[in-house]
Amino acid sequence: MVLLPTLDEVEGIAEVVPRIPMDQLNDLGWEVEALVIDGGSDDGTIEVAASLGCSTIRQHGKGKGAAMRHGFSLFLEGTYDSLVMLDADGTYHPEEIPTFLKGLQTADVVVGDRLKGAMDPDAMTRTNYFGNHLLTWCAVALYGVPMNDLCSGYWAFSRRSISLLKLNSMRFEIEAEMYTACTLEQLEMAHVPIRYSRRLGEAKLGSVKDGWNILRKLMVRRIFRAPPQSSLGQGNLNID
Ligand SMILES: Nc1nc2c(ncn2[C@@H]2O[C@H](COP(=O)(O)OP(=O)(O)OP(=O)(O)O)[C@@H](O)[C@H]2O)c(=O)[nH]1
Ligand SMILES: [Mg+2]
Repeated sequence: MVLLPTLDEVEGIAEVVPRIPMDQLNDLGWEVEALVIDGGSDDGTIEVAASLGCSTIRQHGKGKGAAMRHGFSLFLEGTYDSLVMLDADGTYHPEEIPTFLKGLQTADVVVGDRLKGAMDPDAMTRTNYFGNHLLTWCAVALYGVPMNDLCSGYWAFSRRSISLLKLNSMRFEIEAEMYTACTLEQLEMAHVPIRYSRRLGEAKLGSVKDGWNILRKLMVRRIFRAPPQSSLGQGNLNID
């Protein structure tokens, strides 16, 4: 399953979905469903996604974190073997999905690494570039498990690894919590260099506020290794 979170991403979704290499993936033996998990777009994102053959669903709650957890729980209800997630804003390249799936043959989780990959010169603001390096450094210092690009939005998981992740993030701290949850479960993480391009449409991430939330999540999860057991519903994902 390819999971695409969207919030007013009509331009991005129209660009990204047709570039998912369906034929190549089918030839490799993968049956693929693209699931758009939407946070309440009113710019026609859902209609465009549906017209391009995606399944679409309105997320529970608000924020990218809540959307990903909802998407993960829907994945666990189904029967697909693997999940690939990527932002729907045109920054990540769906043509690279086969590389992620290949990585899953030897690892539980594959993380796309923009910092070692080919980043277009105008793709990331200086603040985000610096912030991401700093947060990645903090993550490795706190958890001791290699990570190159903590805030990457391009990941692949085996079914088993998704079923083990204990998550409760609401917003853009979700990727940091995915990392901490992988370290807790001692999942094997592989890193693949990826391309990163300038986004289409408007950014939803506020660098400073969200950067702080990410740092706070890293510190909280260092002390409380998982969200409270009582709040973890089906699939450990805090979904009703
Ligand atoms: N379902 C859902 N998706 C969201 C929400 N907020 C953001 N997204 C999507 O999550 C992805 C990442 O959001 P962005 O705004 O691109 O954040 P970012 O990639 O961290 O930041 P930029 O580098 O500025 O693009 C995009 O595909 C958004 O449309 C939300 O509340 N709900
Ligand atoms: Mg983005």
